[in-house]
Amino acid sequence: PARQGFTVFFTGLSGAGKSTIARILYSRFLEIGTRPVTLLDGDIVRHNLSSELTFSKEHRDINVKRIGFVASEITKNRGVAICAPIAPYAATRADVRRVIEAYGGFFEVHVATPIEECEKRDRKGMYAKARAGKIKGFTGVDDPYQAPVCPDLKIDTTDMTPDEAAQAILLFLGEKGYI
Ligand code: GGZ
Repeated sequence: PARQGFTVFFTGLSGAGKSTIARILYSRFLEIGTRPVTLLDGDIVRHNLSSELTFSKEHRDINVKRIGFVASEITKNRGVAICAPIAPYAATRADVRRVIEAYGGFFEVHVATPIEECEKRDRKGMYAKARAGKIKGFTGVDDPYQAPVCPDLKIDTTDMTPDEAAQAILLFLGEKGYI
């Protein structure tokens, strides 16, 4: 594994902490400097690669598979891909895992911050809008989130800082021989 590429695939609700942890992890990998590292954040991918897509099940699946494809190419070329979409559907995440595991490591990290906590923080005011019916089909409010049954790692940010979460992931990858 020391020479293989790999993907860290975050999944979790809006506001769970995926992007923040992903960005910290990204800068840690830059410091480590052994492999090229690419961050595929949900928001950034939506803007640049999936701007025509909605949040229907079909379009979320297309979005997540695009992210998976890019991550598989990075993994194939011995890089590190960090993905941070909501990725609410288990079958789609399993597809992505299958594609990427053909080329290197795949680690699913469930950022399992409970919806009560995400909603309490509501950094972008999206939950308030979803509750008020101004956004329809919002994950966790009136759209499904299928929590992973056996993720490689599960992180709840309720009592953990993003730095501690990133550290836990690095420790895990070290134990697996990837760092
Ligand atoms: C969920 C939505 C929705 C709906 C807009 N449901 O916290 P954010 O705001 O900045 O990140 C969320 C982002 C989710 O996009 P993803 O590409 O990660 O989703 S998926 O994997 O399901 O394709 C949220 C915002 O987009 N957003 N409308 N209806 N999140």
